Amino acid sequence: MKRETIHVAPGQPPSSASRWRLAAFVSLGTLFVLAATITHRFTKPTIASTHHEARSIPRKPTVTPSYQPTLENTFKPKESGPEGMVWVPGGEFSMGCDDPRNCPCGGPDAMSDARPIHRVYVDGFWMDKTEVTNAQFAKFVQATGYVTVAERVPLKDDFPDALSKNLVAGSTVFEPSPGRVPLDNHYRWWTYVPGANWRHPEGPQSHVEGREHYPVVHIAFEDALAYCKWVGKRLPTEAEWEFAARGGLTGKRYEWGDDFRPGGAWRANTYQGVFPVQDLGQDGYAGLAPVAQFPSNSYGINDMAGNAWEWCSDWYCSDYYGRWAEGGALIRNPQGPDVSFDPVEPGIPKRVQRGGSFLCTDQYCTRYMVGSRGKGEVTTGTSHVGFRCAKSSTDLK
Ligand SMILES: [Ca+2]
Ligand SMILES: [Ca+2]
Repeated sequence: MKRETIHVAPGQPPSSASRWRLAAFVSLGTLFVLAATITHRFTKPTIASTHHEARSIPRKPTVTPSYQPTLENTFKPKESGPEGMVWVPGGEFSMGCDDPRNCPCGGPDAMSDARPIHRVYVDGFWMDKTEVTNAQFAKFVQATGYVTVAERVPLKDDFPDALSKNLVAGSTVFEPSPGRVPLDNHYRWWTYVPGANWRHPEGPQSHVEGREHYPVVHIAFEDALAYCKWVGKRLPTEAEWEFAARGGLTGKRYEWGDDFRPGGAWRANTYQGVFPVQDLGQDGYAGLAPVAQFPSNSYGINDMAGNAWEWCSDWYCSDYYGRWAEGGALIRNPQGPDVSFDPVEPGIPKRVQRGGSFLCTDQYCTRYMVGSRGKGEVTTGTSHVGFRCAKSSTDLK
């Protein structure tokens, strides 16, 4: 497995921060970009198949200039759902995000990769109510002995130019800056910390005792896949994730509506205060929160906005929506592109991440917006990247 240094442009989500930030690794970026490209760009994602429901699907032009009503399936499986999961009916919906820059709390990013807004159909499926927790992930590790990417010592073969003393397992941790800083370089607030991993989220001296019900973080894409396989589930596709997050609503800015704080109430764990200097925690939490501390959406799902970023199964491609929309056909159960491409960092293989995190703020990144898109280099889990699982209904087979 090759690891690469990643550079993030202004406005990109900090989830893209690389696992590697050791100064000794300068000059490795280009080398590993090439290697990673060879490894990943021609590999199709492994995604559990989905199944169409017996339902009349409108056959109409699917490129819509604006949001059209969400049409939910009426089918509900006879089977009872797995513990901790809720049924998402699926159906047809308008996927994507308007340019939010002139909206209250809209932030600085045009979200151009989330347009055009287009019609998508997804089958019904089961979705975890919450992000996977430390307690859940600990059961998996106890049962399997699984070692996450962040816990593995980097191999000399993967970093032939690195000094052996610098080949130390670790992960990338958010650290507040001592004062206001320009927001054009995420290395001002992300630091590679040896010994940081899901058991030690802030580094070797930290631990997760008492944080059993917090989202597990420092999860790389393959870590999420391994957990999903063990528990008999899978990652949601990006379309499934957004359908679930919208909760049957049509074209809302947030999973709960268009007002960031309806009635003055906080609806998600995000960041208040000057970023990245001090998280004031006015929403009740400075940093991660235990799961399900805010109201669920209408499907009974929590934290689809904020708290921890969540991996989806799709490769990330910045123009994926545009290429789909050009086809003109209703898009059924999209699985994502065959290859990853991010013009900001060409050649870096990335998967989709959705929902933003406790670090999202309208000063920098507003990807708590339900139609917005995030992305992450596949070997990089940071102190705000986790996941949740989906599962297809056996009644659909
Ligand atoms: Ca918060
Ligand atoms: Ca989340």
